[in-house]
Amino acid sequence: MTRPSSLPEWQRVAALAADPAVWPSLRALARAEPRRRQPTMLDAAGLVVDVSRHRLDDAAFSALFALARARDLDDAIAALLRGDPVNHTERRAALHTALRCTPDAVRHVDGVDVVPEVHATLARMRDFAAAVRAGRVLGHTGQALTHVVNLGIGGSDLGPQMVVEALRPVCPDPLDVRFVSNVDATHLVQTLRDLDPARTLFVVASKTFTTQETMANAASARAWLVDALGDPAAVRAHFVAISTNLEATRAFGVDPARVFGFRDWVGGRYSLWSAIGLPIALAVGFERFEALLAGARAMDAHYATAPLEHNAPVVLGLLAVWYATFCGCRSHAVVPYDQALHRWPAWLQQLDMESLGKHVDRAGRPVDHATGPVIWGEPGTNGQHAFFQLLHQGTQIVPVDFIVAARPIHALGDHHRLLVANCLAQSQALALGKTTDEARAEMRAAGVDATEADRLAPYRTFPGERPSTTIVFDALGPERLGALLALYEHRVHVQSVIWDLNAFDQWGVELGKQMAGSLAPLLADAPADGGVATDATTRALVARLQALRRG
Ligand code: G6Q
Repeated sequence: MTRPSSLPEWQRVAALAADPAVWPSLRALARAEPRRRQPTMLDAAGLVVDVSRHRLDDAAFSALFALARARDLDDAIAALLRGDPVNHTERRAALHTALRCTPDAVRHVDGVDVVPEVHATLARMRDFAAAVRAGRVLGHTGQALTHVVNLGIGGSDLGPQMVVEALRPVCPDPLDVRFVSNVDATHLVQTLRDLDPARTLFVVASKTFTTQETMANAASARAWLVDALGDPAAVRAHFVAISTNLEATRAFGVDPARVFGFRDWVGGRYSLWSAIGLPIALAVGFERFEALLAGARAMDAHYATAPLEHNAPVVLGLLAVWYATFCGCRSHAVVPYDQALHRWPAWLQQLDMESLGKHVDRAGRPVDHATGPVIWGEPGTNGQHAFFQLLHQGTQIVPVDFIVAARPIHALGDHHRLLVANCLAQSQALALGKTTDEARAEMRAAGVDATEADRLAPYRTFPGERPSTTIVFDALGPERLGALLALYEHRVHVQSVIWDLNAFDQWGVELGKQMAGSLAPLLADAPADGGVATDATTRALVARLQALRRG
């Protein structure tokens, strides 16, 4: 199989990227009208994606699209959406898009149309969420359930939690929905501290129902409940499960009528659209969950049909490849100017880094180019008072994604105008910078004497020419959020196609888990047989930890 890097189209992109001196200047682009033939603003499923602040000219954009065509991106998109087994190491489809299909759609996995089952599960989720939200689902002692605690980790936590945090401010909140993921007991204990067991519903969210952290939290939650209510039979009234492992849910004690399933063609980090989204429906209502699905569906349609040059996930994916592989950028920042999106960077870290943090290609060969960058970020404006110093004046170029809504969730005073102004100002400042002459002239105009202005000018100079994308939309609601999530899911897919990676497996998380399993017995009060610390450092640390624990 041909390596991407041996394609002439790849080499053409590499040649264009090789000399930053000839990249167009963002300062110059900002002045020139018309700037480029390539689109600078894309419309996709209610989102407006500004890509004008990238130092690519028409030749570089054309070369990237030629590379996409040489990598048969169109066919790869069709294969993904059709349900081909694109996750080849696990021999599965990655058909999360089927979870947001309308009931009249048809999607086959192994010759079976999966859409009826998807909608049957959605109907059960709708009924259950409505009943709980209306106070019709009673706990063991006959009281209505008013608090929900989702126990899950990774894909069974980050997606639903991020969406609940994002949408909770826009809707009345009859239920208090919380998330516990960490095996550190502090997470569970602090979360349960002010809860009444008689009114608490636990959702154990685990595709496999074997994940160590989730099973430890579920067992402790069950003990907390049974201890408080004094009856093991209470488990049936206070636990639901979301899993593909029905046998294990039964063994745990969950009523089979309270198990919500999904299939193995739904990857963990792509699963918030499945039954894993139940806490979303519980927190904000099923109608909003449906609207989230509709927003993602609109982005799926855009991804499937928009020409490559106008296709937002494609353009963003190609830009990400340009920076990571051809320009040597090892990180990418995401800064939502929206407090409700405060978990967005955490969600995106998993989506992007678990999908693209790979070092072998689909044929199992080591890749000969850089793959996924480090993804990081914080909401604006907080980030401005922390890491923006490095973005503006550090020695590395970090592409930034800015996200901001035109209308606020809370129309309080001047807050939103200030928020948007900050967002636009930061991308402008990154692009345009400030020359030493400008810095000096500005100080002189402010009355600073010439010597002092000369002394400070180097520190007050901003190199500029730093790239960013800005995504704007009318208001943060379930539909726009669904579109935004799907935009990034598909962006990751585009990168994986260009890089020839499997975006849907995650073997890299296995080794540490395996080792934790073998180390745990050594950390018991009376170290048990079967524990293995294979290296001297770990053995020494275990010994010191045990000594420190004994005090
Ligand atoms: C995501 C990964 C991973 C997974 C968690 C939880 O794509 O597969 O983050 O979601 O390890 O797994 P379970 O849902 O099986 O508990």
